[in-house]
Amino acid sequence: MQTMHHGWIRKGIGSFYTVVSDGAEYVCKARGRFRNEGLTPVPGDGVEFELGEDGGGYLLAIEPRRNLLIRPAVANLDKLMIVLAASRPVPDLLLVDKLLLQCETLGILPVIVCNKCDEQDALLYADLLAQYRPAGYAVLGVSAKTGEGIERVRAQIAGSKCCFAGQSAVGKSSLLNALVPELALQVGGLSRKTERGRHTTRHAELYPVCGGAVLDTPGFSLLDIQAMEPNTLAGYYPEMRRHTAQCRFAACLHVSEPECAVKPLITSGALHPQRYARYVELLTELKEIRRHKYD
Ligand SMILES: Nc1nc2c(ncn2[C@@H]2O[C@H](COP(=O)(O)OP(=O)(O)O)[C@@H](O)[C@H]2O)c(=O)[nH]1
Ligand SMILES: [Mg+2]
Ligand SMILES: [Zn+2]
Repeated sequence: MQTMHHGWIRKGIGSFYTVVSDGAEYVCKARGRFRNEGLTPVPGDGVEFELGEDGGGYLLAIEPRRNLLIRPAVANLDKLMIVLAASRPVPDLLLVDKLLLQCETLGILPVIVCNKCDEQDALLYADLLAQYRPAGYAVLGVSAKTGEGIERVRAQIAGSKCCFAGQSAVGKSSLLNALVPELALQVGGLSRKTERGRHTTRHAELYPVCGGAVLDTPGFSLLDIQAMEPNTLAGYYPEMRRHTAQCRFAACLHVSEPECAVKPLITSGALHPQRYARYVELLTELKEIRRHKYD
């Protein structure tokens, strides 16, 4: 009778999976029942495995996934570090809101990271605090260049599986290099699309760091938030959803309906006017998509 071990997949190359268990790594081949169910193991998967007499490992089972991201495929992410630059490029807060929506739908905890704080006074950082603290999101001011605030990023990673996301050139690779120097990611590098053209097999890899793990490829494909029903959108804004039950109409979209409990939040400071304006923008987008669908 073999002993079952428990661990998580750090990377998979071909049919070999590197599994971390009790601080050690084991290279395992897939042989469990899950293969008949059409399940492919991906980095981040929790697994049961056994060790053969030859020292080789065999995956026996994959634990149910809490979430699954695509391109690159990674399972069970705990946190998403959404990176912005205090100087350049100019922040795209609509993209931030979309990433936050993604986190809300997948059960991933977002952390907003304002990088390049060495280049600018705290203007953007203060603005981000005003826009995102009412929702309860963590906002960190850091610099990959000087190392300022890097310890706070490290503390966020401890005990969780993380991915970095955000516009090109905000400093995702620089931050990852500051945290895990052996990654040696290219800075000011080409977009992943171009990279994928050069390396035909691009596998995501989770790097163990300070009791957690970070994904080596910054960013992932946005899932289809366009399929969202317009009247469910506000439910993914923590600062709004706490009040939607008090609206006069159950189907309230919080735009022009009478006796809406959400709109007064703007004047009380519990909902930032620009964050609300972007909500209306997204809502309009979702309604447009519906209209075309049923035309
Ligand atoms: N001043 C300053 N520049 C930075 C910082 N982090 C990254 N950069 C620069 O910003 C550019 C883009 O960085 P990179 O890490 O490639 O961004 P990515 O596209 O998000 O991965 C490079 O020229 C970096 O040297 C920082 O904290 N401060
Ligand atoms: Mg990069
Ligand atoms: Zn309302």
